[in-house]
Amino acid sequence: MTDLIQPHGGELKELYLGAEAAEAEKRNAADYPSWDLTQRQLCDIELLLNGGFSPLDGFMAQADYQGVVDDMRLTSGTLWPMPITLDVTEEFAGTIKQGDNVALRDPEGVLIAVLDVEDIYTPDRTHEAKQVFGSDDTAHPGVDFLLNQSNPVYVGGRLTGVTPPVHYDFTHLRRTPRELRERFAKSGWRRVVAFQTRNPMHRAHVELTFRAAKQAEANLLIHPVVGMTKPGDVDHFSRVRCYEHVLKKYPEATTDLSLLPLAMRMGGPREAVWHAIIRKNHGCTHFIIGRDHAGPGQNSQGEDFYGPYDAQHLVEQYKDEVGIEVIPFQMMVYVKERAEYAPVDEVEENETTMQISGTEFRRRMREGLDIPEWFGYPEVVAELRKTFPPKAKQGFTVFFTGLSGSGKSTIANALMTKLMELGGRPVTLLDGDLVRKHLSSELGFSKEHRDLNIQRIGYVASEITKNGGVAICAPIAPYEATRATVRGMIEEYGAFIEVHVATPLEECERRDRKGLYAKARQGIIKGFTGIDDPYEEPQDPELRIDTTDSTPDECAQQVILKLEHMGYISLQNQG
Ligand code: PPS
Repeated sequence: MTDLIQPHGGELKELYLGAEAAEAEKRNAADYPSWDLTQRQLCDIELLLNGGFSPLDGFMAQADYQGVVDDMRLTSGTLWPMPITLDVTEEFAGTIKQGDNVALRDPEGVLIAVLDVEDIYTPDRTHEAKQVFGSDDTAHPGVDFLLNQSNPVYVGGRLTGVTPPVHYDFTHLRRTPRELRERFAKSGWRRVVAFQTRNPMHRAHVELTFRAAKQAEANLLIHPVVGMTKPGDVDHFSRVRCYEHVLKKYPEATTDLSLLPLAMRMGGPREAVWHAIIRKNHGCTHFIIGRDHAGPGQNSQGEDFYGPYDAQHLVEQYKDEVGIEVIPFQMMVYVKERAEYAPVDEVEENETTMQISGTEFRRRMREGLDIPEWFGYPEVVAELRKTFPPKAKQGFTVFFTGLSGSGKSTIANALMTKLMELGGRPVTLLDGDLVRKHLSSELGFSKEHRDLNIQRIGYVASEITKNGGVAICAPIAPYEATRATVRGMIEEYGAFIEVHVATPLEECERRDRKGLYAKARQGIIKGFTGIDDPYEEPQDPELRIDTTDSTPDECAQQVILKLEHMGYISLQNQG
């Protein structure tokens, strides 16, 4: 373990063992109790081990935790605003005691570090939420994680690092605090401004960072978070491809890009202080803090959790202790008359400002509408269009539900053929009978088995939808709750169009193509849907079709028109 003193960044606490000692520790660890790190813990441990969280040397023991929660200070008196804790289940906590070594492993079982257990304690997580986030409202993603997703017992103690967490993506852009410090020193960068981001960068961001660097007479480090950000954010793969385009917009050799495997908490002011410390550890001398830094959005009453400049004020208050200069920044707006960006407080009264909000940007992407060049670089917009194609190119699932013999399969087949004629997307039919043959051959017709069957269909359909295809499903799917679950799985990636094939039971029974209704009436088949097993009618499907007086072609056409109306297909070029 080394304590590295450098002109930039102060003391760096790296916790890794040398290669030989690490091999020996791997052998010893075979006998230690083992904990599989969660995604959040993997992010935290990476920055604990590489010095990104200096001066911490492990997960917080109770005294440090309490000091941080209540006063933003470690027991040593050092400023630290965010609890960094190892949360475990009660079952696991029951298997370990103070003084034990615990092997901390990644999901593949690779030994990342060994924890020397100092104490095991049950925190008051509601108190933690109120102190750290100023609220126990679970509309706050940090609070939600703490109260609904973290484990109830914390284990504190020093860490000994064995293997850095493995990454297979963008390895050329992942730099540790030591690597960045060395890079800055080698390039003669004595003053470095860090820019934190969890969003794609557009012209306004480039203008802002450019001005900040100029103002501080410093070089620039674009330091985006690629660990965990706010749920619903653009995935980091797409963002990093965008940052690589943006990097080319800065004058050569002035700006660097490095990825930070941080798990954000969206903790506003406290998070901003934490971010500043982390950037100091990465060798930066200045840190940009804009409006609503690490903001979690609004609470369940529709009010902002934090004031727009709370974060700037708190970091400013502690800047000497952190050892980094804050560069506060107002929101940048495009000034039409000047054809350039300016901070909002520098705009004259007679000037026209232009802006596109995040919500409006997403709407335009979804609808395939134009994004003006004053707002975004065409390369960045093109990159984002690949990730967020317009509706006409997104995947979707058409989910037919209805009684046996209602006509689901027939319409589904007709629809498949029509969509294949239109072209543009691969189409997969997950018909009830086919699924039961290939995916669910061991299942019967109990409620549990039917639910399992539908969930399997939902899973396959969600994968197809995610990859831009069309899934047509045609099971009975008699239970509302299960259909709702499947809808949720699919809507994560694309549209879910529920079509209730509402042919009345009498008509289905009259047709009785497979002779099953007759058998059900005679009691030969038990638990037959509509006869002696329930069918819960969809309350609010996208479409309801009664096949009694319509041909399959007409029914499929109704679905096609619905899809066109919703914007998922275009019939314009059809003859
Ligand atoms: S479910 O409830 O969604 O899992 O049903 P599904 O997978 O669509 O399978 C329905 C087909 O299985 C035949 N079958 C039965 N249906 C309902 N209830 C019972 N007990 C039953 N036993 C066999 C029936 O032929 C269904 O096919 P379709 O195409 O719907 O007529």
